[in-house]
Amino acid sequence: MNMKDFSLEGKIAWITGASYGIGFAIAEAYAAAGATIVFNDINQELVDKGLKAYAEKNIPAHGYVCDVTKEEAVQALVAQIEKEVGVIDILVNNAGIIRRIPMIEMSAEEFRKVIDVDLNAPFICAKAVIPAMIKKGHGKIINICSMMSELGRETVSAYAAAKGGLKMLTRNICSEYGAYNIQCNGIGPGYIATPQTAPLRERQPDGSRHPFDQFIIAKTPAARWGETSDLQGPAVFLASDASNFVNGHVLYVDGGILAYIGKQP
Ligand code: NAP
Ligand code: GCO
Repeated sequence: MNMKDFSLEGKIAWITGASYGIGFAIAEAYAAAGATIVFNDINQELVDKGLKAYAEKNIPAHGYVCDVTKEEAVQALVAQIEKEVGVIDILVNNAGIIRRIPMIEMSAEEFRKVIDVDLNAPFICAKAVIPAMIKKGHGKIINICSMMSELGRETVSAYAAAKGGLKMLTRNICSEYGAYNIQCNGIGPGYIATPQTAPLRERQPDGSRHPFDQFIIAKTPAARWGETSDLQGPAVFLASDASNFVNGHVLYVDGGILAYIGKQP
Protein backbone atom coordinates (compact mmCIF):
# COMPACT_ATOMS: atom_id res chain seq x y z
CA MET A 1 0.00 0.00 0.00
CA ASN A 2 1.45 3.35 -1.03
CA MET A 3 -0.12 6.54 0.33
CA LYS A 4 0.63 8.14 -3.06
CA ASP A 5 -2.34 6.09 -4.27
CA PHE A 6 -4.52 8.77 -2.64
CA SER A 7 -2.82 11.54 -4.62
CA LEU A 8 -4.56 13.30 -7.53
CA GLU A 9 -1.33 14.88 -8.81
CA GLY A 10 -1.42 15.37 -12.57
CA LYS A 11 -5.16 14.67 -12.81
CA ILE A 12 -7.76 17.00 -14.33
CA ALA A 13 -11.05 17.02 -12.42
CA TRP A 14 -14.30 18.50 -13.73
CA ILE A 15 -16.90 19.10 -11.03
CA THR A 16 -20.27 20.25 -12.32
CA GLY A 17 -22.23 23.00 -10.53
CA ALA A 18 -19.27 23.72 -8.25
CA SER A 19 -19.40 27.48 -7.60
CA TYR A 20 -20.36 26.71 -4.02
CA GLY A 21 -21.86 23.99 -1.83
CA ILE A 22 -20.86 20.35 -2.01
CA GLY A 23 -19.25 20.73 -5.44
CA PHE A 24 -16.99 23.51 -4.25
CA ALA A 25 -15.90 21.50 -1.19
CA ILE A 26 -15.07 18.48 -3.35
CA ALA A 27 -13.09 20.67 -5.76
CA GLU A 28 -11.22 22.21 -2.83
CA ALA A 29 -10.23 18.74 -1.60
CA TYR A 30 -9.20 17.63 -5.09
CA ALA A 31 -6.99 20.70 -5.45
CA ALA A 32 -5.38 19.91 -2.10
CA ALA A 33 -4.72 16.38 -3.41
CA GLY A 34 -2.98 17.85 -6.48
CA ALA A 35 -5.68 17.91 -9.15
CA THR A 36 -6.29 20.68 -11.68
CA ILE A 37 -9.82 21.99 -11.09
CA VAL A 38 -12.38 22.63 -13.80
CA PHE A 39 -15.93 23.63 -12.88
CA ASN A 40 -19.02 24.95 -14.57
CA ASP A 41 -22.16 26.62 -13.44
CA ILE A 42 -25.35 27.72 -15.03
CA ASN A 43 -24.52 31.41 -15.55
CA GLN A 44 -21.56 33.79 -15.63
CA GLU A 45 -22.51 35.40 -12.32
CA LEU A 46 -22.20 32.05 -10.53
CA VAL A 47 -19.00 31.17 -12.41
CA ASP A 48 -17.49 34.53 -11.40
CA LYS A 49 -18.62 33.90 -7.80
CA GLY A 50 -16.92 30.53 -7.95
CA LEU A 51 -13.70 31.89 -9.51
CA LYS A 52 -13.51 34.47 -6.71
CA ALA A 53 -14.07 31.80 -4.08
CA TYR A 54 -11.43 29.50 -5.58
CA ALA A 55 -8.98 32.40 -5.86
CA GLU A 56 -9.52 33.18 -2.17
CA LYS A 57 -8.44 29.59 -1.48
CA ASN A 58 -5.45 29.99 -3.84
CA ILE A 59 -6.95 27.41 -6.21
CA PRO A 60 -6.29 28.25 -9.92
CA ALA A 61 -9.64 26.86 -11.12
CA HIS A 62 -10.92 26.95 -14.70
CA GLY A 63 -14.56 28.08 -14.76
CA TYR A 64 -17.05 27.77 -17.61
CA VAL A 65 -20.71 28.64 -18.14
CA CYS A 66 -22.68 25.55 -19.16
CA ASP A 67 -26.15 24.18 -18.51
CA VAL A 68 -25.41 20.49 -18.05
CA THR A 69 -28.86 19.52 -19.36
CA LYS A 70 -27.91 20.70 -22.88
CA GLU A 71 -26.02 17.92 -24.63
CA GLU A 72 -24.55 20.06 -27.43
CA ALA A 73 -23.32 22.61 -24.90
CA VAL A 74 -21.75 19.86 -22.77
CA GLN A 75 -20.05 18.26 -25.78
CA ALA A 76 -18.67 21.69 -26.77
CA LEU A 77 -17.53 22.37 -23.20
CA VAL A 78 -15.65 19.06 -22.99
CA ALA A 79 -13.90 19.84 -26.30
CA GLN A 80 -13.01 23.31 -24.98
CA ILE A 81 -11.67 21.87 -21.71
CA GLU A 82 -9.57 19.32 -23.61
CA LYS A 83 -8.15 22.14 -25.76
CA GLU A 84 -7.56 24.66 -22.96
CA VAL A 85 -6.78 22.42 -19.97
CA GLY A 86 -6.43 18.79 -21.03
CA VAL A 87 -8.28 15.48 -21.10
CA ILE A 88 -10.62 15.02 -18.13
CA ASP A 89 -9.51 12.25 -15.76
CA ILE A 90 -12.21 12.73 -13.11
CA LEU A 91 -15.85 13.78 -13.57
CA VAL A 92 -18.01 14.60 -10.56
CA ASN A 93 -21.69 14.87 -11.48
CA ASN A 94 -22.61 17.26 -8.68
CA ALA A 95 -24.97 19.83 -10.26
CA GLY A 96 -28.47 19.26 -9.00
CA ILE A 97 -31.78 20.80 -8.05
CA ILE A 98 -34.67 19.84 -5.83
CA ARG A 99 -38.31 20.88 -5.88
CA ARG A 100 -40.23 20.10 -2.69
CA ILE A 101 -43.84 19.82 -3.90
CA PRO A 102 -46.53 17.24 -2.94
CA MET A 103 -46.61 14.83 -5.89
CA ILE A 104 -50.23 15.35 -6.85
CA GLU A 105 -49.61 19.12 -6.88
CA MET A 106 -46.45 18.85 -8.99
CA SER A 107 -46.76 19.52 -12.70
CA ALA A 108 -45.24 17.06 -15.16
CA GLU A 109 -43.01 19.90 -16.33
CA GLU A 110 -41.67 20.47 -12.80
CA PHE A 111 -41.10 16.71 -12.46
CA ARG A 112 -39.29 16.59 -15.81
CA LYS A 113 -37.05 19.54 -14.87
CA VAL A 114 -35.73 17.76 -11.77
CA ILE A 115 -35.18 14.53 -13.73
CA ASP A 116 -33.43 16.56 -16.44
CA VAL A 117 -30.87 18.13 -14.11
CA ASP A 118 -30.42 15.33 -11.59
CA LEU A 119 -30.46 12.29 -13.91
CA ASN A 120 -30.33 13.22 -17.61
CA ALA A 121 -27.44 15.65 -17.09
CA PRO A 122 -25.17 13.08 -15.35
CA PHE A 123 -25.83 10.78 -18.34
CA ILE A 124 -24.97 13.60 -20.78
CA CYS A 125 -21.78 14.57 -18.94
CA ALA A 126 -20.59 10.98 -18.47
CA LYS A 127 -21.30 10.22 -22.14
CA ALA A 128 -19.20 13.24 -23.09
CA VAL A 129 -16.09 12.27 -21.10
CA ILE A 130 -16.01 8.46 -21.41
CA PRO A 131 -14.60 8.23 -24.99
CA ALA A 132 -11.44 10.16 -24.03
CA MET A 133 -11.17 8.17 -20.78
CA ILE A 134 -11.22 4.97 -22.87
CA LYS A 135 -8.44 6.34 -25.09
CA LYS A 136 -6.44 7.42 -22.03
CA GLY A 137 -6.85 4.01 -20.41
CA HIS A 138 -8.44 5.22 -17.18
CA GLY A 139 -11.15 7.40 -15.74
CA LYS A 140 -13.15 8.16 -12.62
CA ILE A 141 -16.81 9.16 -12.61
CA ILE A 142 -18.44 10.08 -9.30
CA ASN A 143 -22.19 10.70 -9.18
CA ILE A 144 -23.57 12.63 -6.23
CA CYS A 145 -26.51 10.53 -5.13
CA SER A 146 -28.56 11.00 -1.97
CA MET A 147 -30.44 9.45 0.93
CA MET A 148 -33.23 9.61 -1.62
CA SER A 149 -31.36 7.06 -3.72
CA GLU A 150 -32.59 4.63 -1.03
CA LEU A 151 -35.47 6.30 0.80
CA GLY A 152 -38.55 8.34 -0.07
CA ARG A 153 -40.23 11.10 1.78
CA GLU A 154 -43.11 13.50 1.28
CA THR A 155 -42.76 16.21 -1.42
CA VAL A 156 -39.57 14.95 -3.11
CA SER A 157 -40.98 12.44 -5.64
CA ALA A 158 -39.06 13.81 -8.63
CA TYR A 159 -35.81 14.13 -6.70
CA ALA A 160 -36.06 10.60 -5.27
CA ALA A 161 -36.87 9.17 -8.70
CA ALA A 162 -33.86 10.99 -10.15
CA LYS A 163 -31.45 10.02 -7.40
CA GLY A 164 -32.66 6.41 -7.45
CA GLY A 165 -32.07 6.38 -11.17
CA LEU A 166 -28.64 7.95 -10.65
CA LYS A 167 -27.70 5.01 -8.41
CA MET A 168 -28.59 2.61 -11.22
CA LEU A 169 -26.87 4.76 -13.87
CA THR A 170 -23.76 4.53 -11.64
CA ARG A 171 -24.02 0.73 -11.62
CA ASN A 172 -24.58 0.62 -15.37
CA ILE A 173 -21.59 2.80 -16.25
CA CYS A 174 -19.53 0.49 -14.01
CA SER A 175 -20.92 -2.54 -15.86
CA GLU A 176 -20.45 -1.14 -19.37
CA TYR A 177 -17.04 0.57 -19.00
CA GLY A 178 -15.28 -1.17 -16.12
CA ALA A 179 -13.30 -3.17 -18.69
CA TYR A 180 -11.66 0.11 -19.82
CA ASN A 181 -10.35 0.84 -16.32
CA ILE A 182 -13.12 3.36 -15.71
CA GLN A 183 -14.54 3.34 -12.22
CA CYS A 184 -17.97 4.88 -11.69
CA ASN A 185 -19.14 5.21 -8.10
CA GLY A 186 -21.61 7.32 -6.17
CA ILE A 187 -21.41 9.38 -3.04
CA GLY A 188 -24.64 9.46 -1.04
CA PRO A 189 -24.49 12.46 1.28
CA GLY A 190 -26.80 12.50 4.25
CA TYR A 191 -28.33 15.83 5.24
CA ILE A 192 -25.66 18.44 4.59
CA ALA A 193 -25.77 22.13 5.52
CA THR A 194 -25.77 23.90 2.14
CA PRO A 195 -28.06 26.44 0.41
CA GLN A 196 -30.10 23.53 -0.93
CA THR A 197 -31.14 22.46 2.57
CA ALA A 198 -31.28 25.92 4.13
CA PRO A 199 -35.13 25.97 4.08
CA LEU A 200 -35.12 22.79 6.20
CA ARG A 201 -32.94 24.39 8.85
CA GLU A 202 -34.52 27.84 9.18
CA ARG A 203 -35.06 28.97 12.75
CA GLN A 204 -38.72 29.32 13.69
CA PRO A 205 -40.18 32.77 14.63
CA ASP A 206 -39.81 31.82 18.30
CA GLY A 207 -36.13 31.00 17.71
CA SER A 208 -36.66 27.23 17.98
CA ARG A 209 -35.18 24.77 15.52
CA HIS A 210 -37.16 23.94 12.34
CA PRO A 211 -39.21 20.75 12.91
CA PHE A 212 -37.37 19.08 10.01
CA ASP A 213 -34.05 20.09 11.59
CA GLN A 214 -35.11 18.36 14.81
CA PHE A 215 -36.27 15.34 12.78
CA ILE A 216 -32.91 14.93 11.07
CA ILE A 217 -31.02 15.29 14.33
CA ALA A 218 -33.15 12.44 15.73
CA LYS A 219 -32.60 10.31 12.61
CA THR A 220 -28.83 10.75 12.57
CA PRO A 221 -26.69 8.74 15.04
CA ALA A 222 -24.10 11.52 14.81
CA ALA A 223 -26.93 13.83 16.01
CA ARG A 224 -25.82 16.60 13.68
CA TRP A 225 -26.18 17.80 10.08
CA GLY A 226 -23.27 16.98 7.84
CA GLU A 227 -20.84 19.63 6.69
CA THR A 228 -19.50 19.74 3.13
CA SER A 229 -16.07 18.99 4.62
CA ASP A 230 -17.40 15.57 5.73
CA LEU A 231 -17.58 14.60 2.06
CA GLN A 232 -14.04 15.59 1.12
CA GLY A 233 -12.13 12.49 2.21
CA PRO A 234 -14.59 10.03 0.63
CA ALA A 235 -14.57 12.08 -2.58
CA VAL A 236 -10.76 12.04 -2.79
CA PHE A 237 -10.72 8.28 -2.14
CA LEU A 238 -13.17 7.59 -4.98
CA ALA A 239 -11.23 9.85 -7.37
CA SER A 240 -7.84 8.28 -6.54
CA ASP A 241 -5.96 5.12 -7.49
CA ALA A 242 -6.71 3.87 -3.98
CA SER A 243 -10.22 2.94 -5.22
CA ASN A 244 -9.28 1.34 -8.56
CA PHE A 245 -11.06 -1.89 -7.61
CA VAL A 246 -14.12 -0.13 -6.21
CA ASN A 247 -16.76 0.13 -8.93
CA GLY A 248 -20.54 0.53 -9.06
CA HIS A 249 -20.66 1.38 -5.37
CA VAL A 250 -22.56 4.17 -3.63
CA LEU A 251 -20.60 5.33 -0.60
CA TYR A 252 -23.09 6.80 1.87
CA VAL A 253 -21.64 9.63 3.92
CA ASP A 254 -24.65 10.14 6.15
CA GLY A 255 -23.51 9.98 9.78
CA GLY A 256 -25.33 6.64 10.02
CA ILE A 257 -28.84 7.69 8.95
CA LEU A 258 -29.43 4.64 6.76
CA ALA A 259 -28.45 2.29 9.60
CA TYR A 260 -30.63 3.88 12.30
CA ILE A 261 -34.35 3.66 13.11
CA GLY A 262 -34.10 7.01 14.86
CA LYS A 263 -33.93 8.25 18.43
CA GLN A 264 -37.00 7.44 20.49
CA PRO A 265 -39.13 10.58 21.11
P1 NAP B 1 -26.75 23.54 -4.24
O1 NAP B 1 -26.21 24.31 -3.10
O2 NAP B 1 -28.12 23.80 -4.72
O3 NAP B 1 -25.70 23.64 -5.48
C1 NAP B 1 -26.04 22.98 -6.68
C2 NAP B 1 -25.23 23.65 -7.76
O4 NAP B 1 -25.57 23.08 -9.04
C3 NAP B 1 -25.54 25.15 -7.85
O5 NAP B 1 -24.36 25.88 -8.14
C4 NAP B 1 -26.50 25.18 -9.01
O6 NAP B 1 -26.59 26.41 -9.65
C5 NAP B 1 -25.87 24.15 -9.93
N1 NAP B 1 -26.78 23.76 -11.00
C6 NAP B 1 -28.12 23.53 -10.90
N2 NAP B 1 -28.62 23.24 -12.10
C7 NAP B 1 -27.59 23.29 -13.00
C8 NAP B 1 -27.48 23.10 -14.41
N3 NAP B 1 -28.54 22.78 -15.16
N4 NAP B 1 -26.26 23.25 -14.99
C9 NAP B 1 -25.18 23.59 -14.24
N5 NAP B 1 -25.22 23.79 -12.89
C10 NAP B 1 -26.42 23.63 -12.29
O7 NAP B 1 -26.69 22.00 -3.90
P2 NAP B 1 -25.77 21.20 -2.89
O8 NAP B 1 -26.48 21.06 -1.59
O9 NAP B 1 -24.36 21.71 -2.93
O10 NAP B 1 -25.86 19.78 -3.60
C11 NAP B 1 -24.96 19.42 -4.64
C12 NAP B 1 -25.36 18.03 -5.06
O11 NAP B 1 -25.44 17.19 -3.90
C13 NAP B 1 -26.74 17.97 -5.71
O12 NAP B 1 -26.73 16.98 -6.73
C14 NAP B 1 -27.65 17.50 -4.56
O13 NAP B 1 -28.80 16.82 -5.04
C15 NAP B 1 -26.73 16.58 -3.84
N6 NAP B 1 -27.05 16.34 -2.43
C16 NAP B 1 -27.17 17.37 -1.55
C17 NAP B 1 -27.40 17.07 -0.20
C18 NAP B 1 -27.55 18.13 0.85
O14 NAP B 1 -28.01 17.79 1.97
N7 NAP B 1 -27.20 19.37 0.57
C19 NAP B 1 -27.50 15.74 0.22
C20 NAP B 1 -27.41 14.73 -0.75
C21 NAP B 1 -27.16 15.04 -2.06
P3 NAP B 1 -27.82 27.36 -9.18
O15 NAP B 1 -27.37 28.05 -7.95
O16 NAP B 1 -28.08 28.28 -10.34
O17 NAP B 1 -29.02 26.44 -8.92
C1 GCO C 1 -34.84 16.89 1.38
C2 GCO C 1 -33.37 17.19 1.30
C3 GCO C 1 -32.62 15.93 0.91
C4 GCO C 1 -31.15 16.25 0.80
C5 GCO C 1 -30.36 15.06 0.41
C6 GCO C 1 -30.42 13.96 1.43
O1 GCO C 1 -35.64 17.78 1.03
O2 GCO C 1 -35.18 15.76 1.79
O3 GCO C 1 -33.11 18.22 0.38
O4 GCO C 1 -33.11 15.43 -0.27
O5 GCO C 1 -30.93 17.21 -0.18
O6 GCO C 1 -30.68 14.59 -0.86
O7 GCO C 1 -29.48 12.97 1.05
